[in-house]
Amino acid sequence: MAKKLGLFLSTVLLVTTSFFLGANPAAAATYEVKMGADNGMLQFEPSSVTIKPGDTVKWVNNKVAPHNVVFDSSKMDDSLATKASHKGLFFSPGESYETTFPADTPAGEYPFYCEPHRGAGMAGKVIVQ
Ligand SMILES: [Cu+2]
Repeated sequence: MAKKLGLFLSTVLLVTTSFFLGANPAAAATYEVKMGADNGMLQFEPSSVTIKPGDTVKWVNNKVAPHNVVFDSSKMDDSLATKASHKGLFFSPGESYETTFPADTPAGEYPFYCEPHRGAGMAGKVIVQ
């Protein structure tokens, strides 16, 4: 009985600890990029985000859909480009996805664009410091 209680308590402690670690803002940040500007322009907003390795970028569908996010694999590691891209189109406002740039991501500029609106200049970049 005491053993079971001990197991239960250590499980609670573990869950609580990981919750606080996950919520710690100093550990890693999430940066939001809107797909389609508030004023209806075919742009990412902001079009440039500066992050640190381990941070997350969250793309949120906003206006003038459909949009997607494609990282240029000629300018970065292929597997990172694939992992960070979302080739499927977003149609509804509020749809989102996030990509965490791994802790070993080399510093540099990582350009991305929206396939349907590339010609209109809908592009942006993630700057990893
Ligand atoms: Cu677009």
